[in-house]
Amino acid sequence: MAQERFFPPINFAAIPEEYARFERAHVVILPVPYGSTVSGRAGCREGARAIIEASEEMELYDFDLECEPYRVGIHTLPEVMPHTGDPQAMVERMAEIVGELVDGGKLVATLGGEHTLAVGAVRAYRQRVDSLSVLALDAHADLRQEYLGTPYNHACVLRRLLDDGCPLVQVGLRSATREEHDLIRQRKLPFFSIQAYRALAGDPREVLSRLSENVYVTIDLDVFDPSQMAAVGTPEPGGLLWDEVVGLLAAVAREKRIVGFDVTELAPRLGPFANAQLAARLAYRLIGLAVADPERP
Ligand SMILES: [Mn+2]
Repeated sequence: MAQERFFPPINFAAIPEEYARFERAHVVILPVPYGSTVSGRAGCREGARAIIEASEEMELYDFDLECEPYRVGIHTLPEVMPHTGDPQAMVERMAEIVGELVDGGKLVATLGGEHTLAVGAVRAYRQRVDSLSVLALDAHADLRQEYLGTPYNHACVLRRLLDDGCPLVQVGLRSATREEHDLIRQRKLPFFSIQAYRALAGDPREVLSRLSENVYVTIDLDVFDPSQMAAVGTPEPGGLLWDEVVGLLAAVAREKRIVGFDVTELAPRLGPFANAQLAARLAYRLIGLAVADPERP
C-alpha cells in the first residue's frame, strides 16, 4: 500500500514519524477523555481529541520561542480508558500511568478531560521529583472538601493537593464559596485573583517566589477570559488573556524547571474552533518552554 495516499496515524501536531516514536520521544501526550464529575455543562470528554485535531493545523515552528519544540520528540499515546465508576479509582489510574511514564524518563503532557486528572498526575510527580510545587491556573478556587458526594470532584482539585501537603500557587481566581475564601485568608494561601495578579504589573516575581525549583503546571482553561475561551463547562467573566498566560509561563520557565503539565476542561462544542486551537498552541508552547531545544537562540 502506497503510504502517500493515507494520513499518518493521529498524533499531536502531526509531527514527522521519526520524531513521534515512543522510544525517542522526550515528551508524551496523554489524552484522557474523562468527565465523570462534571457539574456545569458537559463536554470535556471530547477535549483531548479536539486539541489533537486542532494541533494538526499548527505550524511546528513556534514563532515566539523561535524554535521547533517537536524536535525533542513528542509521542501521542492512545486515549486512557476512563474509570467511570469511582472518581478516586480514576485518580489512582492516572497516578499509575503518569508514574510509569515519568519513571521512563518522559515529560508527561496530560490533555483532559476534567481538571480532576491533575490530582493523579501531581501525586505521581511528587513521589518522583524533589522540590516539586504546583502552579495552578484556574478561575475557581477548587478548595471544596467534597462536592456532589466525592472528594475527587473537579471542584475539589486544589484542596486534594493542599491536603497532600503539596506547595501550591494559584493564579486567575475569581470564583469561590465563602468557605473557600475564608480558607485562603486563614492559611494565607498564595492564590492570586485577577486583580491581585494584574497589580503585579507584568512583574510576576511574587508568584515565582512562592514556587520551588521544579514546577508542575496545571491549567483549567476557564482561567482564560471567555472572549478567548468560551468552550469550558463553567466559564467566568473577567479572566486572563493569552498574552498574560504565556507571559507568566515563560517567566516560570526562565526561573524554574517545568517538569510536567496538563491542559484540562476544554469542552469543544461549547465554543468556536479557535478555542481548541488555543488549547493546542498552549500545550505546544508549554512543551517548548519545558524542554530545552538545542537550536533555540
Ligand atoms: Mn475552574
